[in-house]
Amino acid sequence: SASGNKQALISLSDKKDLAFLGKGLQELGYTIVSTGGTASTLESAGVSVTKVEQLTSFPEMLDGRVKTLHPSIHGGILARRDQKHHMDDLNKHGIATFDVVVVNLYPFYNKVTSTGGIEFEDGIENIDIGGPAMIRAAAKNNKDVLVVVDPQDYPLLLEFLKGGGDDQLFRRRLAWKAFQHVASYDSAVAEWLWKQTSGISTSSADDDKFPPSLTVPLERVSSLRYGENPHQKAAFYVDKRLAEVNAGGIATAIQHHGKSMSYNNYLDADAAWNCVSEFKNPTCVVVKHTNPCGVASRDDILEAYRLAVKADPVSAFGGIVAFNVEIDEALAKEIREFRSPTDGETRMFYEIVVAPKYTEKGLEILQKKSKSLRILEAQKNEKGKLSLRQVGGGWLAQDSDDLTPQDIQFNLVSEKAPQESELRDAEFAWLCVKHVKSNAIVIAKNNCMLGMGSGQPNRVESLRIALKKAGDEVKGAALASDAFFPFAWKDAVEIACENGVSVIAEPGGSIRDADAIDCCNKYGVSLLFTNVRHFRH
Ligand code: 93A
Repeated sequence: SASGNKQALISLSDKKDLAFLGKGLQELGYTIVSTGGTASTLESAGVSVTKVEQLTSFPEMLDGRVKTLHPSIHGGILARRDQKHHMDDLNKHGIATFDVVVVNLYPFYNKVTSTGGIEFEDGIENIDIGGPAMIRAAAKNNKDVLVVVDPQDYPLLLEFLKGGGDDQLFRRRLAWKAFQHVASYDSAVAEWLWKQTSGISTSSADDDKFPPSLTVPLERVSSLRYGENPHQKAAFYVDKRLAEVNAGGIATAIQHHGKSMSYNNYLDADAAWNCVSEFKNPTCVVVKHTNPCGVASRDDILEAYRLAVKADPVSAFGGIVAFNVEIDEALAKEIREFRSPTDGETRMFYEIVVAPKYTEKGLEILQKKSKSLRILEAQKNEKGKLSLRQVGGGWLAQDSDDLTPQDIQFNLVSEKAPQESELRDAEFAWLCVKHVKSNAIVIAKNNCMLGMGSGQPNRVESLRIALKKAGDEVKGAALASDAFFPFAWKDAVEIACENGVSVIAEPGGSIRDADAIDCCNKYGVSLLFTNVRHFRH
């Protein structure tokens, strides 16, 4: 600094490890300058501190809104040490330089998401102004100022200073992290403010408010071995705010065991977890290449598991198995031992098991199944989340498809009414088809998926595949289609009827709906229109 003394500026809301940091810096000969609360904590830990007021000759004012916003602070951070006139300016005004700036911000996100919510005025007071200003200033002048925003970096900082503090890359990395910290903070403020404006539309069209903000604060978690294919580089990011409050789906899941997750693992585990989370009864979902290829609900989860695998044992091999109930000893044993229904011999092999919980014993047994098996413990997805997808040069944003069978109606349009059990089957098939890639057809009976056809560019082809998988069991089963049937006679509807389905659920809305109804009446099949489409492209 100008006076030859090294100075550190510390202003922290989260005072975790502050005493450790203060003592460390003091031992290294730093003079420590702090705001009120931070100074008190340091003093009680036996670290001597200079209060910001002593430098600025101003008291903290406006209830703390103005504490550090002063040339004595910002001059000391921003001055270019290699510019003589900058240093002359500091000398003229008796300002000393800061070599280290450690700041973390008012806990805005935690405050506004705390249970019971927060008054608008309270939210406003929790917007930190002086803190981000110091962080930005220090990060800008990273050549000469070390900026730290994360208590986890305190040991690294002290090590670095002990070693002389020369590495410019280390300084830049801290600056990068600092700007990320401020950016995610500001996006949380923007999103909260957006929520406070609902009903006070700034334009007549409600759609103009969607989505609130696209500055999702992403935190880089890890590199992935590769992307969808080995020649593609890849990485994994998590929505930092969700990770902090331990919410969200597959991205924030805890991995208990196994090889590290791959790019495709994340996609498939996400699909499996989203699907199984939809069901109220104990359910097992098997996913391959993002499509559920086996789904079964049973009071006995062991039976559900066996049925879900049996629906398509060939596809289930090497797939992802998801449960919406705890995995205990008995279930873990069943997963470990179950033999492929195709040959009755080969033990089933899976990439991933996902569940909301594991008993100690259950986990222990699964861990022994194989070294590589990835065992994930996931939290339920929050509803109403934004869904984002990339297209060349831009992004598409939409609400997530959160509709449940309770939200929609299965309107009878045919002469034959379904029996209660057939209606349940139709609802089950509909819940499955929602998670299958378009064009999607699902055949189900007795809370069990019997066959599915996915991703075909025409619906008849998807139907043929689903029928083939269901085999003889299609008789008396329910069929769900993600979108309406454009044709009926000698087309998908008639083929389904000829094969013996007893009930069909589809959105309706085709100009040939009347043909579909006539066809179902001819074959004595129940037809239900849901008015809701579930494309998944
Ligand atoms: O209200 S502020 O936006 N105005 C300021 O000038 C200011 N300077 C530091 N908030 C300000 N801070 C924040 O106070 C820091 O970002 C830190 O989170 C907190 C530390 O206050 P204390 O040391 O009194 O506990």
